[in-house]
Amino acid sequence: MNQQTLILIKPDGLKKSLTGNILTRLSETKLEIVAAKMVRVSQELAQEHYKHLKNKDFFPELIKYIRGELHQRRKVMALVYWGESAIQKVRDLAGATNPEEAEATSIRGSYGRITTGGIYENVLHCSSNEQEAEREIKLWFEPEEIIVDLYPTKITQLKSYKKRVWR
Ligand code: IDP
Ligand code: MG
Repeated sequence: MNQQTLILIKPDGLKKSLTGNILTRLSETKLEIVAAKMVRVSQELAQEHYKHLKNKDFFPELIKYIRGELHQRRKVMALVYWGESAIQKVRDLAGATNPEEAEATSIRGSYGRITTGGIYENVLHCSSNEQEAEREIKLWFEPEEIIVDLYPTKITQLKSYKKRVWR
């Protein structure tokens, strides 16, 4: 069954110059990239993305992590991968959440670490089920940023609308 999944190359992945390595590893899946962009992560976006973890002790540190405050890299790379069993294929390659428990040859096993502050720095995010993928893709991307139609859309008339354009 074809699926879509959200992937984020986290600030530690960017700081360690791992973008190429991670994308190369992900290309083993033969999935298609249908959206990609760099994102400066707002406090609101970070909190919404990780809202299922808001009661955890590590939540404040996790928000700092995904916003790049721990790596002087205030950005992440966001991608949508699409194809047969996309969610499981990417999770398998990524490895376990805890990089110490992740299989040594997985992406997180190869490049992740646990900080002295107790955060699992595991270089990438990937959706863990279809429901989460839908919520996350709709949170990170507008319909026109994705080159295929993944979810139903509608046309809405915006009354007053300001937009930054090239000068
Ligand atoms: P996932 O990224 O494998 O889906 P989640 O449970 O959704 O794992 O957690 C989101 C992120 O929060 C993880 O990727 C990791 O960076 C961090 N995290 C999760 N659990 C822990 C923990 O027990 N200690 C420290 N950091 C954690
Ligand atoms: Mg998760």
